[in-house]
Amino acid sequence: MTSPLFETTHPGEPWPERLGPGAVRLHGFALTEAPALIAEVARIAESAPFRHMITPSGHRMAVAMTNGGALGWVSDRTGYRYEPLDPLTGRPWPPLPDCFLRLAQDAAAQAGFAGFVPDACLINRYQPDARLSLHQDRDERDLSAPIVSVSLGLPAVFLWGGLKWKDPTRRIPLVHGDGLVWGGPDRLRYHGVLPLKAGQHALLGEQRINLTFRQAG
Ligand code: MD6
Ligand code: FE
Repeated sequence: MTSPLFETTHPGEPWPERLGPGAVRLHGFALTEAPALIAEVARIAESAPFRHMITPSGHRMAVAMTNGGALGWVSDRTGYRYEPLDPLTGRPWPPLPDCFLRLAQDAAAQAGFAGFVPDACLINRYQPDARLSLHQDRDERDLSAPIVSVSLGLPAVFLWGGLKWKDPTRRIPLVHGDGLVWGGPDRLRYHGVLPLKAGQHALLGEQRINLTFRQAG
């Protein structure tokens, strides 16, 4: 499949790679902004700490999570949903920093999704061995809006499946600064993250942080 996005790329510059009809990987997209993003993640985590949520089946998730924005994704014994208040503190989730919003809108626009206005940013923290099993993102009200994701810190292998759980998966390496936008016909693809390999990242040490922006409400 040819990419309609760019004819040429230049060394050291971000470049878009089409993965599917509604999915684009933006290589190096957030590299320049990364230190500012990491500082904002630390600020958010001061008022809404990372925590390991419990799945409806009673398992503690390997990935630690928090949220920014008007809505935050939560999981507990009663199910998955978006909530305006952090169940840990009883307070609203910290607002989305301007640099988050601009970055997410820019990524969506580059992938052909104009008018993306995220109201939720799920922040995932992976330490070595943490993984995210194959899932669909389907708790958002309007599935016509895409999801924008940004990877920071240690590299990870993203599993990109099909519309059925049993469909074959493709392995997509994601490194610090990569963006991933998916929507349209790819919006409900199953996906996950393989166990994180140990390592040291210059800005984040022994972790990977993933931001996923959603139009949830
Ligand atoms: C992660 N990401 O990369 C987990 N979901 O750590 C996701 O689950 C995800 O990256 C929907 C769209 C993009 C994603
Ligand atoms: Fe997901």
